[in-house]
This record gives sequence, C-alpha cells and structure tokens, in this order.
Amino acid sequence: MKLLLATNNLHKVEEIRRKIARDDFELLTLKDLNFEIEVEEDKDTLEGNSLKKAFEIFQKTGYSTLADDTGLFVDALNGAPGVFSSRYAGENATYDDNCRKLLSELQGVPLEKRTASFITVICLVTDNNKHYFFEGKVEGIIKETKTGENGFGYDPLFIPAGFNKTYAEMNSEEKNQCSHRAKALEKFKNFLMTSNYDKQIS
Ligand code: ITT
Repeated sequence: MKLLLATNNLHKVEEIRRKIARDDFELLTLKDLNFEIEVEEDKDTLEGNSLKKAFEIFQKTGYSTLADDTGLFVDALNGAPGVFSSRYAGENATYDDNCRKLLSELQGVPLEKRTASFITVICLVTDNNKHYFFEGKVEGIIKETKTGENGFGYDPLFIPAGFNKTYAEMNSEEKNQCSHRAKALEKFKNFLMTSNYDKQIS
C-alpha cells in the first residue's frame, strides 16, 4: 500500500511520518520520486488549497495522495495570517520574517487578547472523483517573544491552551501528541481503520 505526501515541507513530512507510519504502509514523498512541483496555493480556504495540492499531484503521479494545508488564525488580526501564513511577510518570506511581522502586528496587544488557532486540513485524494477532508484545530495564544528552538514556522510563538510553553519548546513527540496536525492525522487514521479504506489505497 503506497501513499504519497504532497508537500515540499520536510518538517511536515517528519511529523506526518511519525504519526501515521505503519508496517503495511509505504509513505512516499515528492523527494523520493524526484518530483519537483510547487502547486500555487491560490484558494481562499485551507480545504481549497489542500484539495488543489492533493489533486494536482494525484493527477501527475497516479498515487493516492495526502496534502496538508495549515494556517494560523489570530483573533486580534481578524483571522490573519490564516491561509496566507506561509507568505505573511512577502512571497519569499522566511519563518523568521513571518514571526517578526506577526509580533509587530500584535505590538501593544495584551496577552489575554492574543488568542489564536492553528488549523490543519488534510485532504486525501484516491481517484479523480474522490476526496476526503480531515481537520485538526488547536487554540492558544501568541507569545510576546520567540521562545524555543524546535519545530518550524510559528512554533516559537504559539502556546497551545493547557500548556505553559510554545510548540518550539516541546520535543517532537510532545508536539506530535497535541498539535493541530496530529489531531487531523488522528482522524485520518480512524478513517483508515473504520472504513477499511487502506485496502484500496495503492
Ligand atoms: P506545503 O504547501 O508544501 O505543504 P508549506 O510550508 O507551504 O508547505 P502550508 O501552506 O500548509 O505549508 O503552511 C503555511 C505556513 O504555516 C508554513 O509556511 C509555516 O510557516 C506555518 N505552519 C504550518 N504548519 C505549522 C506548524 O505545525 N507549526 C508552525 N507553523 C506552521
């Protein structure tokens, strides 16, 4: 059974692999296939972008494909950066550029008003007419300074509710137990188990 991960983000690959790796399951990456493709994320929802990524890559490769689209939705910024999380500070922005921009937009906003949600939508495409969505959401707050070295993206700024440290202060196992992506992947795993769908993925 083979499943292709439609992402160029190696941090995501690592988190997904840790969460759903199984002996009977071969997880392929675009890198494994020497496949270089950047799907334009021009939809205005996470669902739209995850479907677009999974569908385009399914069509090009023929493999059942899983794509992840994730956004950080900050309440005090009316949901920004949201679907634009990867290019918040500009087209070629680094993770650090995006974090700085977020901190500057939130300058002067007190901690209790720095509430935010991380949302991941995972889309599975198995043939031309079939796709499935799995969503994971975690609420939390945006810290006033970057803290922690682990993870990627906005991890040094996001403290999930119920914790007193950022994702970047957690080790990979801890983040992978409580994160938005982990929650979406749990739903995906349940779907595979309850639907027997794994027998059909190839
Ligand atoms: P692919 O589209 O190739 O999967 P990407 O990095 O562009 O990779 P997204 O559009 O889903 O992925 O993610 C948007 C941005 O949100 C991403 O660049 C990170 O800055 C941030 N992000 C996503 N998941 C994150 C996580 O688990 N922790 C922290 N930041 C994350």
